[in-house]
Amino acid sequence: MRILILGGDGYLGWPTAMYLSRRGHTIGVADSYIKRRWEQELGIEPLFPIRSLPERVQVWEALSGHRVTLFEGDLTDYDFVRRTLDAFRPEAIIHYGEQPSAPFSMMNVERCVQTQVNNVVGTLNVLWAMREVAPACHLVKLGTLGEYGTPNIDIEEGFIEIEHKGRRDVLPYPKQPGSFYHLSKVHDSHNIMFACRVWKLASTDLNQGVVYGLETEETAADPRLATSFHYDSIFGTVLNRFCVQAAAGIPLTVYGQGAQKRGFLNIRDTLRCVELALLHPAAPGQYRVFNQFTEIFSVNELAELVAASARQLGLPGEIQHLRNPRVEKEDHYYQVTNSGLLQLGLRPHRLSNELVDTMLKTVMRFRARIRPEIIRPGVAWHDGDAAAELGPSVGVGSAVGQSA
Ligand code: USQ
Repeated sequence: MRILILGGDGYLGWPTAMYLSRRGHTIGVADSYIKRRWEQELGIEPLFPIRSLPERVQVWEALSGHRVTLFEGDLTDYDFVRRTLDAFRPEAIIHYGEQPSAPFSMMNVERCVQTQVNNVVGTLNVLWAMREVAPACHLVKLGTLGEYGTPNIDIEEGFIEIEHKGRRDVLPYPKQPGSFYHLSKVHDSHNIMFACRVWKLASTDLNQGVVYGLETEETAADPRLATSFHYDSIFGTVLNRFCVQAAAGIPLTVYGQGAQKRGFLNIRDTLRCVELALLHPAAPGQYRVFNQFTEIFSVNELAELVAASARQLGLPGEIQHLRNPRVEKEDHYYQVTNSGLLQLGLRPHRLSNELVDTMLKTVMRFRARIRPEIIRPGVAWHDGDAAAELGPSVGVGSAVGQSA
């Protein structure tokens, strides 16, 4: 299959490119490197040194014999998107090309607008270019489980059957996202659903949970193929952050009570889920949603798991409850359907003590690169007064959390 990966330089995009090219697909990757520029602006960097995308493409070809075609440009530039689709003629597009951080989107008006313009306009351009030059292409779009929020009823896969005043219908599941970032994905979902209905495009919206993991089979093959692993308070996700904190001997930063629950999955399962969606495409005119996660944990459960493994390795393994910089429910009902991908054949890699232990040992090899000053949360969701109490609401590196 000819597959174009948007956001091919990212944490998930690059491993997906190698995984699919190794399985015989013809791969193109597109990226503007804007995330690298944002990292520079914020003074943060991934745990491992990450080679440039052109270099990784070259190394991958030299090691595997598989060629990946590179397209450098910005998805908010319609001409670039249309030209790329026209040149590559994809049968499927995997769209990871978005600003992925909730705290980034909540920093200030500039970062919020960058997030929504980048994500919403980029996706609109992809939809219009598909309509113009690749109408039969299947769009596999990375959405987020956070689109739904934490309602007090079971969360279904994209749609819910509702009875109202004696009549029934299947309608989009209500969305209550928790940040301007998560909102950008909601806007995308609506735009994609509309394009499928009106132009008969085919799309799978993967509402993905929080991804963890340092490596995949392909990234582990050579240090030059490593993927961008973040532990800072802007781009780092919770379990990855906890592993780095534990390895550095810093208390694990649980926000608030820590009873808040989320869906999680291993980075290896992300790749398999995307592959399953590609191999079983949506039909023309179909907008399909899969909830992409394998297990649900509370933040406390994750912290205890990591702390216990850390103590086994002779590290302090302390947990610290910080005043929650976010506005989110900390104790809530959370039951989420995820049968779609399991029915297609997903066999989850489950989180275990052994896996956390392996992650910790790998992180410890890079301990000298850990910068503690970029770990504490620096962005608050609260109003001015609350943010002032917490500390500066922009930038990272400032210790703003208070012991709860
Ligand atoms: N949290 C802590 N301590 C930390 C970091 C986070 O307690 O040091 C808590 C947060 O308050 C939140 C939960 O952990 O309740 C998850 O936070 P996160 O930063 O790991 O994840 P989130 O902001 O939700 O976003 C991440 C990815 C995003 C993806 C989303 C899936 O950055 O791209 O869409 O996970 S989901 O969470 O299901 O919406």
